[in-house]
Amino acid sequence: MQVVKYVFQPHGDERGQLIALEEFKDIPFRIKRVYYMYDTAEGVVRGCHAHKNLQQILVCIHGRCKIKLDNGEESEIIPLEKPYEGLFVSNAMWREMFDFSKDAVLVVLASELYDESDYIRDYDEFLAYTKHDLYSIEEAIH
Ligand code: T46
Repeated sequence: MQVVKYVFQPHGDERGQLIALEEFKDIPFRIKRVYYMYDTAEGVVRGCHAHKNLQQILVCIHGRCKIKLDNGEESEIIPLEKPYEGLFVSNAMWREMFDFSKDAVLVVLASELYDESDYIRDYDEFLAYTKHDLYSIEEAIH
């Protein structure tokens, strides 16, 4: 499975580090929403869903956590622990966030506004959705 991680350019000097993220430059989409999670309780698994259209970049700006990505055929666990690294999460990708350190702050840059109808919360439904997606692409080609 191809995992896309962005390494952002820190503007460091003797005062410390600063990272700036601009849409279409550092981030491959228009940023319509930013949200973040912190104070995550021990042992919690968040996410456990996919999106039909939403694209996102996840940055663990403090502490650490792990992200499991699953495209319906393969899955991979990606540790996030560097404030200058962003994990791209495409649409039609099941995601789970877990192993949060007590001090973890996970920031998410999103391509769309919050829309409950974009969520696929059932794993079997997700698998059917990815198969249908593939089928539509093959149909379009032939
Ligand atoms: C995702 C992963 C990485 C809002 O009101 N607005 C928002 O923009 C978001 C993201 C959430 N909410 C509300 C909805 C729920 O009542 O906040 C509550 C917690 O959201 P949720 O249970 O969906 O959080 P996670 O951590 O399971 O998933 C979130 C995003 O929802 C999701 O799109 O990809 O983070």
